[in-house]
Amino acid sequence: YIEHDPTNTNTFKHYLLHSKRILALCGAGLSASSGLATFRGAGGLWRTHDAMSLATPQAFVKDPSLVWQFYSARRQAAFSAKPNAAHLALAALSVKNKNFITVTQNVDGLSPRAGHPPEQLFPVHGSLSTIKCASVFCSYTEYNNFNMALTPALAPSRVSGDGESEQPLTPHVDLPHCPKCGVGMMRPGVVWFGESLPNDLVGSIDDWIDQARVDLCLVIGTTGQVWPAAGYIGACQAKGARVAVINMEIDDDPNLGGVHTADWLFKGDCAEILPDILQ
Ligand code: BJW
Ligand code: ZN
Repeated sequence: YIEHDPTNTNTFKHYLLHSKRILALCGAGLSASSGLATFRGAGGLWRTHDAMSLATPQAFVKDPSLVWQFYSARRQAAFSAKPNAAHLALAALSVKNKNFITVTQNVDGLSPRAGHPPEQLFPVHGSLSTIKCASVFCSYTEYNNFNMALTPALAPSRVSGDGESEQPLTPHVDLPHCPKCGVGMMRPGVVWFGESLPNDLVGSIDDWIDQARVDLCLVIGTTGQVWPAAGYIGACQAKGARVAVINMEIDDDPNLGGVHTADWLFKGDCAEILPDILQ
């Protein structure tokens, strides 16, 4: 009898080889080596920006100018970034295994740009390239809008992404408005705190998990603190899944979702680890 070593990549690779149904839950750490900021932890966005004054529907009603400046800088950073080796490794596994699905909390669009098959990708927190009318009476939505300057006032030269310098307020008339109803203001097509996740995606993921035994759950670059996304780890375990956590700060973050019950813990940059363990 040899004690199980949670850092052993060989036992993982062996198990992966025999795994059929696999779910990956991804977070901001997946895009960290592409140069995009995470939310919590060192250098995280919520360290310099208050989540509740930016990522809630109430914040948008109260100060759409502040919210649009924040998201314009995020859109510009995301659209200029390149997918990294971790996005590519997940895309490659998806092509190879049609029983593999990726639930991503990321809104940066780097997984689709890495060639991840769309039918195996579930972006549960929306996308920065989606913008939609904020009016409850209107359903106007634009997908794949990669325009870095939605209005002249939100052009890259006018919004800085560092979060340090105070931006002058953008007058509301200079923010993007709905071309359909003419009344509503446009807003980012992302899921804010207190909003529900896209019903169709959540339904498909739940169906996929319920369908049959799940062999493996990969928890990649997420603190696993935001619900309901964090719940997919336990849902997979309830269907028999082993769990592997791939994260930069495994020992430093005792609250990290999944670590206490994980079968494998791989500490480091997922852009280095995933190409090795998923090959
Ligand atoms: C690396 C690395 C490298 C770094 N390699 N690793 C049940 C219990 C408690 C609360 C709730 C609950 N159900 C609902 C709630 C409320 C709320 C919630 O979860 N609150 C918690 C904070 C407690 N949830 C919601 O409101 C959700 N809606 C909902 O549930 O609707 C129904 C409902 C409503 C009201 C009441 C009850 C039910 C919606 C959640 C929406 C989250 N939205 C955001 C913003 C999106 C737009 C934007 O991008 O601005 O989504 S918040 C933010 O957090 C973003 C992320 O997707 C999400 C998750 O963060 P993530 O990805 O884990 O990032 P980090 O920064 O936390 O972690 C990065 C990790 O990577 C770290 O661990 C690093 O170590 C690691 N790392 N570099 C590998 N190179
Ligand atoms: Zn409208």
